Amino acid sequence: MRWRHPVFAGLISALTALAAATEDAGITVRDAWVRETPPGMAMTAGYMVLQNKTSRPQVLVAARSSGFETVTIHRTVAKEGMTGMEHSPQIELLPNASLPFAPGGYHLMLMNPKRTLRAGDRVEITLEFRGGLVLPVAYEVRK
Ligand SMILES: [Cu+2]
Repeated sequence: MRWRHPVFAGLISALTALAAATEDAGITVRDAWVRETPPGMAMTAGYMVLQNKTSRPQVLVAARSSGFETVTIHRTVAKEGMTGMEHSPQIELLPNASLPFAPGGYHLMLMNPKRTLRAGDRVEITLEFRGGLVLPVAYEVRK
């Protein structure tokens, strides 16, 4: 019966609409997830697989979310035996290719979540591409 709750039904249709919008754009986002934040944790990261289904390069230039103070595009890099993170101002997606954002590589750096994120929650992050394409994506919170 919970499925018939109007708020819950509304959420499902909103998420379905988001998925549809992503398909239409020629860029798909799958396996979008955010790491759960322990209480008091001021940062976490978002991961996904971006797939460019168009025949031309697409460039991710920004990400934003009302759920966090800041969202930036980062890459974990190893230099001289040290692991660190660097800001990636933009990331090019090659035509008809996919690019994973995964632990140890590209990630969305999510600072100061507005609320504690627990496994099973969803948080929306909007991806912005060069040329004005904007994709709102629902990320699932996982442990
Ligand atoms: Cu980072």
